[in-house]
Amino acid sequence: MFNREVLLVNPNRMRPPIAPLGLDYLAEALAHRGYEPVLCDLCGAEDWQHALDAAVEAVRPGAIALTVRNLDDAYFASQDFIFETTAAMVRHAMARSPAPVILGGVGFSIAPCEALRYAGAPYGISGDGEQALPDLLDCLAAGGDVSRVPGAIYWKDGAVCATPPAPFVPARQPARKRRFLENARYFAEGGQGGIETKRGCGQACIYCVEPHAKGGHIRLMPPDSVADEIAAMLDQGVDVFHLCDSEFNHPPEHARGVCDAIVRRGLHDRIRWYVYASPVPFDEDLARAMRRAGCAGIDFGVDHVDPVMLRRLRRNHHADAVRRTVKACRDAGIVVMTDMLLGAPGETHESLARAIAMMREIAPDCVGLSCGVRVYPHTPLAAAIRRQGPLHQNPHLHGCLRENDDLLRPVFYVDAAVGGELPREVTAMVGGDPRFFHADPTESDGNYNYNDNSRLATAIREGARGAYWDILRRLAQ
Ligand code: B12
Repeated sequence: MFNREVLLVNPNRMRPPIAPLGLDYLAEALAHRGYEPVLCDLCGAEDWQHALDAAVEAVRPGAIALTVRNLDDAYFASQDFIFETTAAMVRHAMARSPAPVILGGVGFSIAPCEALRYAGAPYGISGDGEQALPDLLDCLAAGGDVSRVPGAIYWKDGAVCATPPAPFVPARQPARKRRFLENARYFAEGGQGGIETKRGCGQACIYCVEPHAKGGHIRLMPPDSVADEIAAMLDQGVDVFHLCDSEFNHPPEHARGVCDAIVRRGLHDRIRWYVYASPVPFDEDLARAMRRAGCAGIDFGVDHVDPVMLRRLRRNHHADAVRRTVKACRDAGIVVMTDMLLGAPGETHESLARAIAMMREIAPDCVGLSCGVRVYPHTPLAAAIRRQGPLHQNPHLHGCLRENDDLLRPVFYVDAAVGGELPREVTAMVGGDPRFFHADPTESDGNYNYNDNSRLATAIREGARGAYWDILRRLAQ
């Protein structure tokens, strides 16, 4: 008989540790469908082989499901391809257990067929897992045809195949009680809890994985359920959050609804929270509503402020909107970070200089500078690059350019007009201004990579809480 115990594996060993939120949600959905989720968290394990062996031996699970949150750290200076270790974990699990190994997660869904092939796993799910994972398990238990499971990634005649995902219906999900993970421990070591208020993104930014990995239309969690979830986390002692939406203010009415629900429930004075957001749509009213509901900081995905670059990136804001948005936050008492993406197609020395000078003038509390754009498969940027010929002959590309046509391993675009000297040039332009977070690979300081960041991990152990950029900002003061 098929053992209904399902081993849910977290392979993410980055520090500070981020709780695998996807597994908390999946565990609830699995239990609702009569499965018994069992956690195997390799995050803090001294020896992951030993921890995985012990879990497999103790549970003898009916299936082993791994969450793949990150393929790599998407950071030009380090280019850490984490998925290599995850693939080793997959092979290890397959060698130790006859149970089917299933992959999923946002990192996996960036390139699901490519990732399944790389890891050699038999099954995967692309996109939302709450419905699809139990469906796949039911199908495997019944010896059915997995190609009928929406979102399934599987092998057929030596090739990897995909069935399109089905839309996620938040209202059909069980209440999110958040009891599967050790959220209190993650809070103590990672400094923040995670909660999702929506999924998906309908925008068309040329470099971004969200529409492919999370779906092109937005699915909203009912605001009162978000408030219930916050209350459930508060009961576990977690009172500082980073919301896990790609952009909190899309659509703005829902953002407002979530803020109102938090206030209605009387939670606003008991929590602090941070979000990612887009510079538009945003106004003073939303800033005030967010502040009132406990929002402490916003990281805006600005990318650039040069009009030509913004058009090329297919962003729909302009510099004036960024200026207004930053001011609205400051007036409301919200700390602001703006994230910039430098080196994209069309970047020149002049556009770089304009961007940095203008951000200095707009004066958010801090500015993240990403040098080089990670080229992900299934994005408009990847399609444009493929039209330009082989990767290794493309003067704009850096990283793993051979035997990597599927772009699974990190490849970064830096327009040849600014070239490989980009980080050093940016260091010179920043001129030591501590508000700018910038990683020059030749310097050890200024690291705002959250992958193995010992400064951050130490600060959190000593009591710091909040978004990592805000902790680093406070450390720099
Ligand atoms: C919020 C966020 C952060 C916050 C986390 C806050 C928190 N407390 O959780 C912060 C700022 C800390 C952060 C840090 C980083 N992040 Co981040 N982050 C996100 C974001 C926006 C949300 C992640 C999330 O929790 N989603 C909600 C959960 C519920 O979704 P999920 O995990 O996908 O799970 C669902 C499905 O995928 C599926 N599923 C999940 N697991 C499994 C397993 C199986 C078997 C199945 C069947 C299904 C399944 O079911 C779940 C429910 O439907 C994502 C992008 C996104 N929209 O997801 C980027 C994202 C994951 N981050 C990314 C990166 C690069 C990082 C960093 C490495 C950056 C850096 N260099 O510092 C670090 C890594 C930190 C770490 N320790 O892991 C990239 C990863 C890309 C890549 N190359 O792999 C993403 C995709 C952003 C992007 N567009 O580039 N991040």
